[in-house]
Amino acid sequence: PSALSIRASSYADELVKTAKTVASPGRGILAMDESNATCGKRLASIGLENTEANRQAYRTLLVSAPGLGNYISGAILFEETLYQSTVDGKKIVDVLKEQGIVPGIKVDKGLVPLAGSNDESWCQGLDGLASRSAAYYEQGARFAKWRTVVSIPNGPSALAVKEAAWGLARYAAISQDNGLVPIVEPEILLDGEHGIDRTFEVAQKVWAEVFFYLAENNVMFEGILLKPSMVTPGAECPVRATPQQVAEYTLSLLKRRIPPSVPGIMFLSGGQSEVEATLNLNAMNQAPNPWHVSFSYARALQNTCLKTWGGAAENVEAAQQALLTRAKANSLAQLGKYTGEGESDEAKEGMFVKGYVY
Ligand code: 5MM
Repeated sequence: PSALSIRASSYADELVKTAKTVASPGRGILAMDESNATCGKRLASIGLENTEANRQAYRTLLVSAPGLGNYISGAILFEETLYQSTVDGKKIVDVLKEQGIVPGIKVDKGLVPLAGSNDESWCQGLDGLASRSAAYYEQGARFAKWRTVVSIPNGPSALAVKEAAWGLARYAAISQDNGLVPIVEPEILLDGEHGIDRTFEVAQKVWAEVFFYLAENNVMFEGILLKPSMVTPGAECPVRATPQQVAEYTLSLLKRRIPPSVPGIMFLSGGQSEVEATLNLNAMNQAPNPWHVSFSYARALQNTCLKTWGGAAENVEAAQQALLTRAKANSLAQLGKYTGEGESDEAKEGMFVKGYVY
């Protein structure tokens, strides 16, 4: 093989194709991979019990919103959902495929305290990951997600950054070996009083290490997707940033740290309001980028939808419309064509919760 051939993996071509499909113009990812504990919190907010039936009803509503695939290219699922059917007995994976949406799977096993650190977090899930990934591929998943976090007020310590980056790189290599495009997500939490410059500094450090270890683990950059936090001031910083400032800082970070071989940058919303997340994405797409700059939102796509539903069958259609409204707004933002007209006050409310643990 020539020095240009990217990696000896039987899945190489498929990985590149999957990544390009997810990173297609005017589309982004619906993150609906809340673990059962997190889903329970979401359901509790509308007065519902955290039962499998309620989770199934909610996920059915999401995946069967008519025309969702016009704006959504990939959906990240929790393991339960990957093996679940809709309330009408259709496999959720099949409903997604019919919508033209690639099914993805959250493969990390969540966060625990990182021993020896300054009260920081460690992401688990590498044990048995290869066999789990192979089974998820068999079940129809074509991409994976691993979310680890970095806290600015708690350091971040060199140890926490290194562990976050190393874990992501090991996970990425294992995913690619099993045909899954890894979404690399080191979330830099919004918590803190720091200004935007401090976030920028930490983000540069984190992404430098992530790419160092991705390269060391022979990960094929053409077959990954990134899920970064936008560069913003800490949630408790009195000086706020405009979408133009967020875009300027975030794009500077990407230009300095992310090679153009990476096909897609799918941002997380991290507690921003629905409208804020859309405006920031739109600002980043005012000029052409070397990558596809798009979204992989959970709260910023689902919040109004969930509230509109409230657990009542008669609200399903209205809730689906609410989801489509957000999906379409972000689709326009991916193309740099979002105007912000006609947004409700509710969609402008922030969702940040201090010290929030998923
Ligand atoms: C949907 O929440 C995801 C999984 O969380 P837990 O397993 O911890 O319950 C989460 O990783 C999410 O996909 C990302 O944080 C992006 O979500 P936001 O709401 O920040 O856009």
